[in-house]
Amino acid sequence: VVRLSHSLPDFQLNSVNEQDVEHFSKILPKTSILSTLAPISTESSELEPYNTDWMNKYHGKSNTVMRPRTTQEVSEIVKWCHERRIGVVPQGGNTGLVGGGVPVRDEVVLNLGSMNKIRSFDPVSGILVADAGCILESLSEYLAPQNHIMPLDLGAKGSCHIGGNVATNAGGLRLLRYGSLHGSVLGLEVVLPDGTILDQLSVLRKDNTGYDLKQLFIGSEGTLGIITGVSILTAPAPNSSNNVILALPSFDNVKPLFKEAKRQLSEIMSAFEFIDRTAYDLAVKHGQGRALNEGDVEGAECFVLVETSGGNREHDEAKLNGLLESLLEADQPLINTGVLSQSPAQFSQLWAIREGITEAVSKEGKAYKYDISIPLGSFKEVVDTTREHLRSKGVLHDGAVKHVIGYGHVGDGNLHLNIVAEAYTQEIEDALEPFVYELVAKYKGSVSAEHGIGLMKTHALHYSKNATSIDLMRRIKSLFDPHGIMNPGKVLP
Ligand code: FAD
Ligand code: 2HG
Ligand code: ZN
Repeated sequence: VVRLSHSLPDFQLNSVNEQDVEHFSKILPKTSILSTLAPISTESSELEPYNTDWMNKYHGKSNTVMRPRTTQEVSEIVKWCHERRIGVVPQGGNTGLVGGGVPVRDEVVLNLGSMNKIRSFDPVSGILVADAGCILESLSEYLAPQNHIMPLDLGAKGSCHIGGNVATNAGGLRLLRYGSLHGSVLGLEVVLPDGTILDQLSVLRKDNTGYDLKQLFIGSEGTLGIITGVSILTAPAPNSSNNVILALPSFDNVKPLFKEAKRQLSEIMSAFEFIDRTAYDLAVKHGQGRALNEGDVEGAECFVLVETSGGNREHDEAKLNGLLESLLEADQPLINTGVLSQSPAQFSQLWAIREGITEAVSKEGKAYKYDISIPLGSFKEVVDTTREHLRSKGVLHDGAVKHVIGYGHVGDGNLHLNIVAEAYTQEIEDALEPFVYELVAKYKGSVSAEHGIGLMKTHALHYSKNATSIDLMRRIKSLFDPHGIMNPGKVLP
């Protein structure tokens, strides 16, 4: 059991009782309710997966989980919870990494997994309207034959929901090319904390009719309402995609390499991802992707994965090959070598190394995850400084911290600093916090680039938001949710 150094948030809400479950079973079929209470009486072990987060770090104690199938059902459940002052935790694929999608205490869990229908797709405009519970990968599979792709992609694609993506404003591997969800989400349908259905499921590209309310829900992490439908602009599928893993002798080369890759590849560069040597070794150790040849990794301090997506295979390949040649033939080469994918299978295998790091880390141990925005040039310094700090605190040894690694989205200035330990302990957490947050503040960075605040970082919000901003956030929260039933204890300290 992890004891968080900051105590659990304090809120006064009612527990679910048998009358509540009785009422819920009038709204939903019994098969859509899991509850340890009568008249449902499920075994508590069946509720475990909904109470436990992806990292097995955060544990709730909900006795009731509901899986509504329609917006109307969500609305009726929420209306009841609002009247009864019962906390509600919206849950998508439960892949969040900041403890936002599981209850703090015994709030009900409203899992959107049964709301998974595509509502419409227009192949001309590329606008897709879908239930919030659609799995990201299923949406990509649906779009593929229609020559479109989702504007976001992430390692959790096989489980995360589009509603969860919107609720966390997930970034991922395509942000460099397609921008953030604040740009590609065109409309939302949301059940507000009193059960009212807010229909803003617009399919318009342009709509300047006053405040853009949907933006508030993008990244609100379930604290302002439950997203039930999403309208999103998808992108035309590129005719040609290529990728290459570049092995670099020194981290110092990442920045000039990024500059050069942008210059030469220009409009076809669609990803530029960073992997430090320890992260790469862990991915390989735990079988993510296919390892590069010994010779290719020898002497590499870090790696960069570059992807191109464009409209003309010959043109794109010529550009990528041209970049590789110029890099290798330079007087002082920025790279040792580059491994270019030669087939769709190799393309996926190269990506799997990068996408599989989170999975590899979870196999290696327990991860303390810091998802930070800092200037690109300081990525290595932050990883090294953190490692040295942990050494000085005496927690970098067998039985405590095993590895300090860095990887992430260079193109977006987003470093994933992961501290991989044998176990979650108070001693390690005390060594890491507030140290890491103070380091981020020193660079005027963000304590959460893309994963959100959840439960993990409420006490650190002030490092990235000033008092005026937090006060405004609180006022928005109480406007939408005066009784504080919606995902209590999350985001706001
Ligand atoms: P959940 O984990 O279920 O919920 C996350 C938050 O959103 C919670 O606060 C929850 O209350 C809220 N929420 C969920 N659904 C709704 C809804 N319908 N309405 C209102 N609130 C809702 N994140 C990135 O940004 N980029 C990455 O590259 C990335 N890669 C990942 C790779 C792996 C292997 C894993 C495990 C996670 C990764 N994540 C990444 C983190 C995670 O934020 C995303 O996976 C995803 O956006 C979460 O979606 P979900 O459906 O699992 O949401
Ligand atoms: C990624 O970019 C994800 O791979 C997960 O955002 C990062 O696990 C992490 O820390
Ligand atoms: Zn990421």
